[in-house]
Amino acid sequence: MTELERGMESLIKVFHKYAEEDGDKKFLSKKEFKKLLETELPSFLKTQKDPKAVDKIMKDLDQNKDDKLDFDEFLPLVVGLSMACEKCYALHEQKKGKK
Ligand SMILES: [Ca+2]
Ligand SMILES: [Ca+2]
Repeated sequence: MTELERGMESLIKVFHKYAEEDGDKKFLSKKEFKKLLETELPSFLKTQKDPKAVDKIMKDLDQNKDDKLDFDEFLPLVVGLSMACEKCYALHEQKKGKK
């Protein structure tokens, strides 16, 4: 497998690992989503000062308003964070280059 394929695979695996906790593995409930963020994205969660941040993020992602996230709804979070990370990474590389 290529690096990118492995990346996609682990994304899918992470989603299902947390989604299957209540037996309904196609969807992340709010509780499951919170646990995923706390465990897999602790540094992102730390940047969110608002204690209601998880609720807000979930609301933003939940396109059909059923209070659960399927993989399609979950993906924009990862894409958005990846884009933010890439910008930080590029900035970091730039700074390094100037030295
Ligand atoms: Ca579930
Ligand atoms: Ca939904």
